[in-house]
Amino acid sequence: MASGFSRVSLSLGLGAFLALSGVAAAADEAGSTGKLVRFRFTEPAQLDALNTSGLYEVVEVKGDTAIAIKSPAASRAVSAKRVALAEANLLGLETVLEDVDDQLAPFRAAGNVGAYHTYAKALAELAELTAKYPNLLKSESIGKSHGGRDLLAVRLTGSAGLEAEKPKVLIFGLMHAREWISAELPFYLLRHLLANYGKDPGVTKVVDNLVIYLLPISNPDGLEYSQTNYKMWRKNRSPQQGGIGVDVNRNFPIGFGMGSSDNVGSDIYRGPSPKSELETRAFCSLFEREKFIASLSFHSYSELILYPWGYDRALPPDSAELTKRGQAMAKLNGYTPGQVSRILYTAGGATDDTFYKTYGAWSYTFELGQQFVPPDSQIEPICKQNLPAVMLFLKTAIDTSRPSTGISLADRPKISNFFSLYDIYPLK
Ligand code: 0X9
Ligand code: ZN
Repeated sequence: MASGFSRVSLSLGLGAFLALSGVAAAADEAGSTGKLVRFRFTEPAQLDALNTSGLYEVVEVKGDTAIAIKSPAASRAVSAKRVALAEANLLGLETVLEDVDDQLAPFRAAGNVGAYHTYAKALAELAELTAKYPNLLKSESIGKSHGGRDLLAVRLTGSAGLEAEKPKVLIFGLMHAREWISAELPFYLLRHLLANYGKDPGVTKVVDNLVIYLLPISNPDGLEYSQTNYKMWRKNRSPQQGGIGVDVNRNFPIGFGMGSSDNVGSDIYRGPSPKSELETRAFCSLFEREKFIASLSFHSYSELILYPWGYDRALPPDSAELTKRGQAMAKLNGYTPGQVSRILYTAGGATDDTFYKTYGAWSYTFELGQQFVPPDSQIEPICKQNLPAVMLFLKTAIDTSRPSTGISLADRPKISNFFSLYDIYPLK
């Protein structure tokens, strides 16, 4: 059995089950949500067939078994040819478990957001911090969402050294609306760096030697919708032909089309073309301007550290190096490191592949925790657990050359030697 097939891979998981937009729409319009079904595969390609069929939304994959929702709305939107193809590929593998109406019901109501950041609270906090630390922190809107909300980033760097010579990194969260915990880590990190600058030598070094861009909320329209209308919403909220919302993490150019859906009712709808979304364009423009050496995105959930490729099971050019760095970070948070397509699923159009391949940045994705929205009491422990790994990500960015992909190194300054990842965490 192929290695990528035998591991637990969730994270789209429960979300697809609960939030599947096609399912939700069908429930609202026709009072019927569809069936929860189980597939038992005999070969990995069947999982890809299931993922891309447009007939099902995958809830969870464990070993050779997948749980999925068969949505009447999604089925209606798919061409007869594709239905026939998917059914041929998946023939005889499906067992119906139950109707899903009852299980979706609790998630329709708007919830109390508890200790989590709303978009408004995030703006207020960033404004407060930039006012408090004017020498370290500047805020900048890197673009707007369809709903007119700023994609608000902060830029953090210390007073030492020439700014033009410092490598830049990007850390961002909440690209998927329901993954609330993923916006908390950027805030936790920011507060940690600000509070300890000038006190803790490790923090001071990192802040002085890097320009750190933090974008806690990459999909503000989606977050707002998730917090006020439908908690398990995943996509952005841009109007599309026949529906609403694009999965921004399927809308980037590299691998566009792989492991995503062309059905607007799907939670993993990729959009009509690469970079069709304002959020995608804002990220790409920022990368073109800032030429980040490394990027780290937070998602939830599954306790994974992921790196390219996501769109292809082949090894990327810097596979060994990507793996070493991923493993070193994973030692610090206890997560499972691996190449996306091998330990999770094949999915292209995501930030990490494009940032790595097109822009030559070391790109990592953390799948935080074990739930999209862990209880309030878990926010701090999850952030704390991940902080050392994130600090290592930052330290490693200070004195590193670019991966073999992407833009040339000509404009990449060389800085005095600092931490070497391998000195700190040698790999056996
Ligand atoms: O599928 C995703 O977009 C991410 N998982 S999630 O459950 N949070 O949706 C993982 C993205 C990993 N990277 C690539 N697929 N390239
Ligand atoms: Zn996500």
